[in-house]
Amino acid sequence: GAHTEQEQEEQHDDGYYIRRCVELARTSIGYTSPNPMVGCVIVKDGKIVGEGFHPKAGQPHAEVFALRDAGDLAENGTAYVSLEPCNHYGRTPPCTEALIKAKVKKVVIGMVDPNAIVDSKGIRKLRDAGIEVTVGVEEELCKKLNEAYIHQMLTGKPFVTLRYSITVSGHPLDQLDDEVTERGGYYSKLLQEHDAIVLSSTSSFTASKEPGANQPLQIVLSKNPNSQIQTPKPTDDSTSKVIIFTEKEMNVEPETNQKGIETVVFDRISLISVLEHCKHQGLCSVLLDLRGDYADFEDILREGFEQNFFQKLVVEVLPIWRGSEETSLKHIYVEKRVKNLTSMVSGKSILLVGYFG
Ligand code: AOF
Ligand code: ZN
Repeated sequence: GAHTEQEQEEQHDDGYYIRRCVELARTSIGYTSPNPMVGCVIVKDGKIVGEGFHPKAGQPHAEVFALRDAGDLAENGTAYVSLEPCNHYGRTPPCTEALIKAKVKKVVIGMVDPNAIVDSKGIRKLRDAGIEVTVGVEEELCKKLNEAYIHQMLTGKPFVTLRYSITVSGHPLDQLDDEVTERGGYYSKLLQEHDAIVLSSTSSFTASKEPGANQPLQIVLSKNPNSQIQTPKPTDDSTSKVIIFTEKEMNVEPETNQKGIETVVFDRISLISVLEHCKHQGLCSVLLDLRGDYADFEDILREGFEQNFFQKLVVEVLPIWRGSEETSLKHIYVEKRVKNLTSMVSGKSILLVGYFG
């Protein structure tokens, strides 16, 4: 890209360039699963001479694009990468070889790749080739960027975010506030970040409004025979695919099948069946969106807490007072602590974000 003269004269530390890598990596948010998001910059004599990011699984890695961008200028330069360069033949050849061939002098790495096939072998390979390697620059930022990928690699299961809205008086809401679904709203961004969304059959999907956003796969739980099923709309304002999870005693209207919507019938819907489905599709992150008919979620919530399937919690607190209200979740009591809880103002609401221990 183009850089101003002033920018070129400034001296930057390693952290600055890794933060730029993370920024580049985010360009393809929602598009890389099951691969991680990765960014790379090549620096020569204090100037950025090449930039790249991994756009999608199956396509070349960040390093390849950055080296291409730098051309001959990569020689004796420093490569900054948010994730350890790979050292294996996957869908693409090893990035370590590309870096060695380009004769870079130094490689600065944000974090080690938790993928067992890589796991420090890339670092060793570069060092054996006489390249100076620094590891762990802006490590927390790099880990945050790929929290879903890391979780998937370490546990073999998708990363699950539990989301719901409550009033300041502590009562759950079954509907979404319009404001948050707009571009820039936290909900629109959450959709962009997740590969799949789990919805009640009584709540309708609103597509992410972020520019060029990947739309998550919609998994619609249809298990309460008393609730009215809203036929999901697959192509209204997005390219989001729909799959209906239902149970044997439910008679799913055949018309839904005619619309090209896949229906999977279970004896009993479980969260693990949702996670297995996502895993087989190469999806790394799932947003469990509690709204609509809470009865659809009762069993999978209990299962999720018992089996520790939830990683992240996002609670939207709306500044409205509402009296006591019965929900079907009243019998679920869980003693689970949430770590690293942060709160921020988001539009007219307060957003609480935390992680399950
Ligand atoms: C990198 N740079 O930009 C990415 C890496 O099937 P492949 O060839 O795409 O390999 C996928 C694995 O490569 C993935 O699981 C992760 O370990 C690593 N991803 N590595 O050096 C990149 N996306
Ligand atoms: Zn690679």
